[in-house]
Amino acid sequence: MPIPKAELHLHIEGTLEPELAFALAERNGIALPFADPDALREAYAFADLQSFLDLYYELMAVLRTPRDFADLADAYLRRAQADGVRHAEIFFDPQAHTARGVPFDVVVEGLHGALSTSRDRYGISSALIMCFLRDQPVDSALETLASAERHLDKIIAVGLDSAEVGNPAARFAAVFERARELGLRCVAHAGEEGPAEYVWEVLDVLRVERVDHGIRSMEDPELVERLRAERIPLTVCPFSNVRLRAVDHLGFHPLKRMLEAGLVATVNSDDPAYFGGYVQENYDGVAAALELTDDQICTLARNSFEASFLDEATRSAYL
Ligand code: ES4
Ligand code: ZN
Repeated sequence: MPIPKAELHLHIEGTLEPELAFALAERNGIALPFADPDALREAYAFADLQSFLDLYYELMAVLRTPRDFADLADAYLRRAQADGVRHAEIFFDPQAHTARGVPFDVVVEGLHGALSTSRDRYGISSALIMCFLRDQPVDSALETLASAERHLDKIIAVGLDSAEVGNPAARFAAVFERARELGLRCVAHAGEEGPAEYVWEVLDVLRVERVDHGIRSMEDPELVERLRAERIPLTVCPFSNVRLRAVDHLGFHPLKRMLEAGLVATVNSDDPAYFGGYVQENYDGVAAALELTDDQICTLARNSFEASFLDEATRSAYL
């Protein structure tokens, strides 16, 4: 039996398995530039974050209707149940869909439709985190946030993702300020490919409550002390870091050192259809490669609930 856990760093578009991509392409009359799912899988050898993002955005072309988004989310939730996931906070990238003519409401209604049945169907509570693409203009993020105002009952937080290096988070300060005014929680990707300074920036300028990835924080002792003292959670994605070459080998992953430093680190799958494993495979992978103790594995699962945006009573019941 997998240990009960929350998954807090999961891009729903990154759960698009090749088989589902081909099924949706057929349903929507879209041609994919690959012969079959196996040929597509062979393209999953990435040099860095950008080479992954190019394919990730390209494949999204198959997602067009509310039913497509619902099917995508339902497939993830079913898979997550098998991995012991009891709560999932799920990223989506609205700008990647609105930019190709899929309305914001189609995306949100489709995803929320699946999430609203996940507690009954799979015993998983769930919430949506809307990410802004940091390589797109600030005005586009503001427009996206305005579209979300009709759906505040369906979205728990905002995040920041896509190409990190060269796209400083500080440009988005006003967007995050407005999101906070609307009652949304705030997280951001930082310190995945970018240096520790990028983590300081999302803490000090965007004032996020949780950092996505943050592995390069370990290069800055002062930052580690801040994260530890304030119990700022980090949503770490070990398979993603190896596949995107932020870390050379799972055996060199900083996760164990993060735990030993007293950081609230969690383990997550990021884009599991692309990176070779869902969340339990990430747990098993790091446990073996880093020789984690049973205590450390329990701490990771416990941290995942502590770091979640569950209401206080539910959250403490898991701790
Ligand atoms: C992402 Cl691994 C990763 N990093 C940044 N942005 C992303 N969007 C989807 N996966
Ligand atoms: Zn991510």
